[in-house]
Amino acid sequence: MQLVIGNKNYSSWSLRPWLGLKVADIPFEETLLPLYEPDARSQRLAFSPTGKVPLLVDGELRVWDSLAIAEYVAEKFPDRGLWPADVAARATARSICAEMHSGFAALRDILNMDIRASLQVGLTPEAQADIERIIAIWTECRARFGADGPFLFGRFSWADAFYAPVVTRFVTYKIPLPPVAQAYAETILALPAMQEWITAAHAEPWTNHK
Ligand SMILES: N[C@@H](CCC(=O)N[C@@H](CS)C(=O)NCC(=O)O)C(=O)O
Repeated sequence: MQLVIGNKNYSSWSLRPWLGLKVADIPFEETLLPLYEPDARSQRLAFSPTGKVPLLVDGELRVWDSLAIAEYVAEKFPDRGLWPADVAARATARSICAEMHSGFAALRDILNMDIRASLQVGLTPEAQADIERIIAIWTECRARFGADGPFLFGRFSWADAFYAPVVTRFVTYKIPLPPVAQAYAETILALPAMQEWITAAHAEPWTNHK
C-alpha cells in the first residue's frame, strides 16, 4: 500500500492514517507531497480526486479521506485491533473520531498544526470550548474504557490516531491540561512513531509562509 501525505509539520489529516498504520505495524510506502509549493494542487490531483491528502493506494484501489482510510485499514487488517473489540467501546471510538472529523472548527482555525513552532495565541470562547470538549472526551474515555492500557480505549486505536494532531497543537500553543489529559498527551508523544513524525517535521525545509 502507498500512503500519500502532506508536510509532516502541517498536515494534521495526514498524521492520522500514517500513525495508525505505523503503530499497527502495517507496511506501507510513503509519498510526501509538500502542501504549499506552486504545483502542489496538481501534484495531489494526480493521486486524489479531491486534490487533498491523505490518500491510500492499494493496487487499483484509491481510498481518500482519513476516516475512510481508517475504516478500510481496520477491515483489511482486523487482527490489528484498530477499533476496540467491545461493541460499546467501538461505537464510542467511532463517535469521537466522527466528532473530530466534522467538528472542532474553532480549534482548527486558531490552533493550526505547526509542530516546529512554539506559539502564543488569544483563544476565542469557541476555541476554549473546543479545548474543554477534547479534555472531557479524553478524561471520560480514559475512565470508562482505559483499564487495559494508557490509550483512550486501553490499547491503541484509531481514536488515538485521530486525536494525535491535537496533542501536538496543545504543545505548540502551550495549552495547560489537567493531570489525566496531560498524562494521555505524554503517552501519545512518547510513541516511537509519533517521535519519528515529529523528528521528520523538524527536518522539513518547507514553510507555509509564502
Ligand atoms: N476530510 C479530509 C480532509 C483532508 C484535508 O483537508 N487535507 C489537507 C491537508 S491536511 C489538504 O489536502 N489541503 C489541500 C487543499 O485543501 O487543497 C480528510 O479527513 O482526509
